[in-house]
Amino acid sequence: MTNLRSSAPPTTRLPVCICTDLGYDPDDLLAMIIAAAALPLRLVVTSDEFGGGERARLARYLLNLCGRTGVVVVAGKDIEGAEARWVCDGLVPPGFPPASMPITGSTVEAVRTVVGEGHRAAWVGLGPVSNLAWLYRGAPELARLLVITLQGGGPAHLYRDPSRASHNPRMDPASARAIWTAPDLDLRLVTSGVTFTEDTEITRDSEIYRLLAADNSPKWAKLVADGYDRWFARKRPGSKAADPMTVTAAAGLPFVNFDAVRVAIGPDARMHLDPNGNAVRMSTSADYASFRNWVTMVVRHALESGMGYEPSLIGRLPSAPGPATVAAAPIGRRS
Ligand SMILES: [Ca+2]
Repeated sequence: MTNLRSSAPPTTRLPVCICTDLGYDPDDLLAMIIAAAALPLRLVVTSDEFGGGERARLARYLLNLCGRTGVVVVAGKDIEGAEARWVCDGLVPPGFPPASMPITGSTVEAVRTVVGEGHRAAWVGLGPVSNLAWLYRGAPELARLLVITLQGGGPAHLYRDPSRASHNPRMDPASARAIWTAPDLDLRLVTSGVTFTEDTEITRDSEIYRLLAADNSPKWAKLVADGYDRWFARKRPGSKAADPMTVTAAAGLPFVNFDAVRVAIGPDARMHLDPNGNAVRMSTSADYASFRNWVTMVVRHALESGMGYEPSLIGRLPSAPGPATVAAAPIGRRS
């Protein structure tokens, strides 16, 4: 059992928008329940969409099971071929969502509403960057009010396959380049070189999976476990928890370390180190053990105490030497 202590609460209280390609790699499902439990989540936009919002239907269903019916869900940009990146067929009941909970609407207007609450908001990008690029093109003044944390990218030589960009930028390279090179955005990348490691991998033997898949687990946990089962059966025997790690970074938790790195960015969205290139703030290392302990703590809390927004979770950190860095967090513990 992890030894937990409370740390000083973060100083700001930003509402959170998540952009996710939910329904393929199950780490988005885990990221969503972490956010539902611990963050002042206001908006979920889906990327790599298809079929009139299949990923948004799944997001709406999962959030409702988590008791987060107040979080707005908007189906974002389609990408051609997205249906091939979908393993969650049949997990959402037919006829869902009801007409009273639409999943269509303007991403720009939805973000404007969230930003209007506190003048700034956090944007956590867990999928292809299409929606953020759309927002930046159509309403740059709004995009400039976002504290942006995106999963993906990083120097190509650190990626498992240096011949191509990592998944999210590869699905929409033009959007990734537009955002990564924007001079006026507050942006950090949680890079694949840091997240793609066995230290973040969840398999059938992992504690988190076994907790979620237990016979007596609630519906929200079963849905996440079903997403993992689909991935294990159809794609790979493990899933790297890149998106949950990105959520913790956006929340100001001190597990991921960042630095400004100068990179040249190619048309295929691959990055190469270049002293004359763009300075991009990106992850350079992570404390994997503390990350895993915190995520496990959140899942255990939700299973044992009931799923729902619990602001204090963000301040519960595994014991570690040295001062906590949570005080500089961009996301508050209260909405
Ligand atoms: Ca994702």
